[in-house]
Amino acid sequence: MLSLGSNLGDRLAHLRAAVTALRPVLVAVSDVYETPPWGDPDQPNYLNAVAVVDDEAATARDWLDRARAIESAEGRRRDPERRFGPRTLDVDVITVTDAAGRPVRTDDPELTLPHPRAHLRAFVLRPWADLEPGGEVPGHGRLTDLLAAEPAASDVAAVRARPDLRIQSAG
Ligand code: PH2
Ligand code: MG
Ligand code: MG
Repeated sequence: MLSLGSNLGDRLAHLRAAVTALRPVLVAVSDVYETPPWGDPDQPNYLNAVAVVDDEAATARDWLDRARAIESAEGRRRDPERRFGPRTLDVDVITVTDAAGRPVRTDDPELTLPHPRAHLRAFVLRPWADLEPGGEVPGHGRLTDLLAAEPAASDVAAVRARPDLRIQSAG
């Protein structure tokens, strides 16, 4: 599971570019949500979505490398002073499943799995629950339970569907 976010430039175009790059391994992509900035409030709203991807040959490290390559292609510049600052495109690896279907767990500071903050973020949980209503954040519980318990209710309410913005054309 990958989380996609953009709050600089043509936000929808950046999300679309990510999905185009993921096309060979794409299983499903969620609807688009408009979300207030989390973690660092002094920046524009984000567009967020999540994507289910599958490639049996890919390791967790491969997904991180792919995510970074897609971010770079969309002009992502890292600001070392602003951890949760604005970005053209953010592609985060949220969960990885091994060949036996078990969630991969790592404490690597470059890639912690499951993503250490996914269960707190309405902008990840909401689109993910749409795609996988029975889904879970490994170690934390069901998406629907987490949405009710973890983010502030105001954060959940502030995550707004944007049915007018479509990543993929229908059909
Ligand atoms: N990403 C961040 C920081 N804050 N807020 C929202 N709403 N959506 C994001 O994708 C996001 C954020 C850093 O990765
Ligand atoms: Mg992120
Ligand atoms: Mg990131």
